[in-house]
Amino acid sequence: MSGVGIDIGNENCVIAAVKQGGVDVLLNDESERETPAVVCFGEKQRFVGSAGAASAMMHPKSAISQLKRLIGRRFGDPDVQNELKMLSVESSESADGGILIHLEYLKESHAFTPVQIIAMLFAHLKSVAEKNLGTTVSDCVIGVPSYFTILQRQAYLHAAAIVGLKPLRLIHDCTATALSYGVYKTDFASEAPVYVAFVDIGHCDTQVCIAAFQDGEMKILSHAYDMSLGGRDFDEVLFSHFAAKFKEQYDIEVYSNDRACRRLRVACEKLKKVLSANLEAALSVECLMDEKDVKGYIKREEFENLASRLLERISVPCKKALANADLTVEEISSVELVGSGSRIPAITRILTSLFKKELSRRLNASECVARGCALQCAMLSPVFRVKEYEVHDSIPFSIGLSSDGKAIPAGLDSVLFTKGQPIPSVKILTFEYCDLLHLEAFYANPDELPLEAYPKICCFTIGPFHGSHASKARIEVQVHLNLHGIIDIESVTVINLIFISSYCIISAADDSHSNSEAINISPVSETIDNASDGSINKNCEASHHSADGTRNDKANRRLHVPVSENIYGAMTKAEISEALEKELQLADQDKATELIKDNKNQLESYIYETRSKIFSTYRSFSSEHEKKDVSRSLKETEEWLYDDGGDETVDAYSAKLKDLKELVDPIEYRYKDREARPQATRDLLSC
Ligand code: ATP
Ligand code: K
Ligand code: MG
Repeated sequence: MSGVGIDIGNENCVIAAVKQGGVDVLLNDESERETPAVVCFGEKQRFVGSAGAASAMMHPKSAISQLKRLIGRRFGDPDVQNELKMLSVESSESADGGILIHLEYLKESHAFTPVQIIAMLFAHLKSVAEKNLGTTVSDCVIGVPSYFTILQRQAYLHAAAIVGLKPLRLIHDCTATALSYGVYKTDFASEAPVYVAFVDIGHCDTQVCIAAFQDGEMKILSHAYDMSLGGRDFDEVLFSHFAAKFKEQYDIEVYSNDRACRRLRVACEKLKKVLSANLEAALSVECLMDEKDVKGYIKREEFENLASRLLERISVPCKKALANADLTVEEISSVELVGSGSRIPAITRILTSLFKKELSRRLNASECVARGCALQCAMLSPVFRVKEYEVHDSIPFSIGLSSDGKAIPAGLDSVLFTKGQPIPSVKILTFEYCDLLHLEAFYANPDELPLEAYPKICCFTIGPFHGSHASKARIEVQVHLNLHGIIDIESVTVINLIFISSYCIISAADDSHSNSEAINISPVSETIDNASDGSINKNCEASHHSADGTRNDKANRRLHVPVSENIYGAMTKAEISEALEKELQLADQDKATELIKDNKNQLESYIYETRSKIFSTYRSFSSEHEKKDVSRSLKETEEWLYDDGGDETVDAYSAKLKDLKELVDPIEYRYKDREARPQATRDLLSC
C-alpha cells in the first residue's frame, strides 16, 4: 500500500509519491510527467490521459476534457453552458439540476455525470501510480481549488470512492504548493513569521494564497482567486484575433466550422507558447477551411496589447489576498509564481511591479501542487514517517447554520464558520430537547463564492432521540468543518438536566473517533475526519457518563441516534453503488479489448518474426517443402488479419497462432537443439 498526491488540472494532471529521500513525480505510460485530463470513448474502449488526448483528435464528439469546470455544478448556470459549448459532446440537465453527458458507446446510449467522468480520470491516475509503485494505491491527497464549493469537494470524494481511492484530505492547491515550499526550508525562525505569496496561473484559473512560515509550521493567512483567468483565456484572445483576421484576409468564417475552430485554437496555443520565448511568432494552418491554407504573424507586444484586459485582472486576486491577510507588499518576503499558464513574460512583469520585488521561481511550476499533496498524504498516513510539520489552512468562505428556517446566532453575524477560520474546526451548539432536530447549512456570504453557487449547502437530520429526557434535557451538537473543507456533524450529546451529574455523550460512530467519548469539548478540534460521505447515514452511539468522565455503569447503555447528512446535489448512496457497478463494467470492457489487442499484436509480430527467420536463422533447418508451407501459411494468416480477421476474438487470434506454431515449432526445435550443443560438436557436424 502506498499513498500518492494528485493534482487534477483542467488541462494536466500530475501524480507524485513520497519515496525514500524525497518526492517523486510518477511517469505515465508514455513516460510523461503530466497526464492530459481527457477521457475519450473510442470505438471499443475508453482512452484516458495521453491516449485520451490522442484519441480526442479523431473522435472530438466523444472526448470530454475540462472536467474541473463541470464537476459539482448546475446545468442551468450560464457559465456551465459556455463550458459545455466548448466541448463537442451532447449534454442535458439531470433530474436534480446537474449535468449529464450523453455518448454513443458500444452501440448503446450512455449518460454520465461529471463525477463519473472524473472517476474515470482518477482510475487512470491510480493505475499509473500502481504500475509505477508496484503496489495497490488507495490513500491519497487530492488538490482542489480554494473556490470549490462543498458540493464540488463532495463530488471529488464520491468520484474517488467509485474507483477505490481514499482521500485522506482534499487540500487547496495553493496550500499544497506552500507545503512543498515550506517543508524543505530550514531557515525559518520560530518567532517572526516569514510571509510568502503563492500565485498559481493554470489553464482555466488563477489562485493566490499568502502563507506565514515559521520553524516547523505554516499557516495560510488568505486565499483569493479568479476562477476564469488562465492560459486558455490568452489562447482565446489570439483565436478571436486570427479568426477576424482570416475572415478579412481569406474570407473564411472559422466560427461556423467546429473542426476549423479546434484546429485554430490548437495553433493559437502553440503560438502563445512561442511568444513566451520569442518577440514575434508566425502561425500557419494548412487547409483550415474551404481548402484554404492560412498564415498569420504577430509580435509579442501586439499580443500583450490584445491581452491587456486579462493581464490587468491578474493583480486583483493578489490584492485581495494581501488585504485579507492584512499585509502590505513590503511585508511579503517572497513571491512564488507557479502554474504553466504563468510562463507569459508579461505576467512576471506585472507581478514584479505589484509586489515591488523580483519573483522567485524556486518551485517546479507544473509539479508543486502534486508534490505538496504527496507530502501531505505521507504526513497523514500512518505508514510513513515524515518530518514533523504543521499545516494550518483556512476556509475560503463563511458558513451559517439554521434550524427550522431561523439562523442560529452563533458567533459574530450569526456565522458559524467565518472565512479565514482554521481547517479543521469544531463548533458546539446547544438546542432545546426535541424528538427530531433539523439543521441546514448555507453559505453565509455567497459573494465569497464564484458565480452561481447555490446558497444552501446541506441539511442534517438528527434523531429521533429515545429516552426519558423530555423537557428536562438539552441537545449539544458538535458541528465539524473537516479536513476536506466539508461540514459534518461530529457528535451529538444529550445533557440531562435532572441528573446534572450525569452526561450522555452520543458520538458519531466514525472510525476516526473511536475514542470520542474521551474528547474534551473545546471549540477547536484537531481531529481528522475521513468518513465524509454526504448522503450516508451515521448511527451515533451513546453511553452514559458521570460528570467526572468515569463511566456510570448502571446507565452505561448504548443509544442509537441516527444522524443523516444530505448535501444538496450530491450523489445518494444508491447512485454511488450504481456508478461503481457501471465503472466496473466499463473497466472490464476496456480490459477485454486490451486483451484482444494483445493477442492480435502477438499474432502479427509472430508472422513478421517467423517470415524473417525462415530465410535466415531457420534456413538450414527446414526443407524446401517446409519453407513453402510456412510461407504460404504466414501469407494467408496475414491476409486474414487485414481482412476478415481485423476484428476478431481472443480465441480466434490464439487459434491462428497455434496453427502457425504447429508448422514452425519442429523447425524451431531443430534449430534450438543444434544451438544447445557444445561448439565442438557443432563444428564436427558442420564438416
Ligand atoms: P488549472 O490549474 O487551471 O486547473 P492546469 O493545472 O492543467 O490547469 P497548467 O498545466 O498549470 O494548468 O497550465 C496549462 C496552461 O499553461 C495552458 O494554458 C498552456 O497553454 C500554458 N502554457 C504552457 N507552457 C506555456 C508557455 N511556455 N507560455 C505560455 N503559456 C504556457
Ligand atoms: K497541473
Ligand atoms: Mg493547476
